[in-house]
Amino acid sequence: MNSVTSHSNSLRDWIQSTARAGHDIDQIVQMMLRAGYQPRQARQLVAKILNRPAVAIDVAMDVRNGRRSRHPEAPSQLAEGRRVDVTMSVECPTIRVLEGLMDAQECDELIELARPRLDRSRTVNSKGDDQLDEARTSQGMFFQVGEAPLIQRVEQRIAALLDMPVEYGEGLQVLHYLPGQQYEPHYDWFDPTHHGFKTLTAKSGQRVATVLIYLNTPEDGGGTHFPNARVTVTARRGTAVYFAYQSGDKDSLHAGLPVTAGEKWIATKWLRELPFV
Ligand code: PD2
Ligand code: ZN
Repeated sequence: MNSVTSHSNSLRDWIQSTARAGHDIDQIVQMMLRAGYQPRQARQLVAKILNRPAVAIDVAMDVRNGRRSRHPEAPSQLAEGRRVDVTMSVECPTIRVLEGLMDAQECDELIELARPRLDRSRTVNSKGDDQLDEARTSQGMFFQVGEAPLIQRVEQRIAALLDMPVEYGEGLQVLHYLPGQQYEPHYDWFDPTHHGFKTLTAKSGQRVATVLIYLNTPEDGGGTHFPNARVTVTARRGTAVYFAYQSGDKDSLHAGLPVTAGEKWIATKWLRELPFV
């Protein structure tokens, strides 16, 4: 079966009678997957035959299953009409270097949007509260999702690249580092043993991936280091590093290395298991 329009009458009858028998959409799609249908095809067919919006089905299934991003693959991918080159891939942990995610003008524009709103960076402590953090000496700020046309464009690009709806992303964060400033080794997933974990993950689930975009090229230093993978990504304007992880995944340990000359600007997009609210 090649398309949604060419489904057979017997498949239509089967989906309708299975739904009438009390099976929910998720169960019907799972049965179709076991019968050999592809996930997207099964969802589209069920949506069409049961007259339900495909988006609603996607969300209903994600809520049960937890959404995972699709890792961008080399050599390149088209994202909203823009060619992004995958210039390095590591499998354990999952890391991709994405060259050309933003162009120079977009990087400069994002820096200027963020500059007047910078504040000393904070992290979330074990009680779920914001705190100043000696491990993170940069200045930063958060944009709202879709706050400005440029932000919408970048968010749509990331969503297309990872096959993840924009709704699963937290607001874009911009960080500014001066010489000597760094972000010490840490994980981006929320620690399930911390007191604040339930609050942090109650509505949108765990973080599943990070896209960290370099908005300028520091004169020296400022790369992103993955000590357990022994990988360091060089900070270069318009390039991004994508990495995916699961809760408790120790391989994804990473650090923002000290800037040793010049300055460093980055934008970070964290992606969640569920729509971010
Ligand atoms: O600034 C960085 O390179 C960096 C490194 C690791 C930023 C983050 N993590 C982060 O914002 O989570
Ligand atoms: Zn991080």
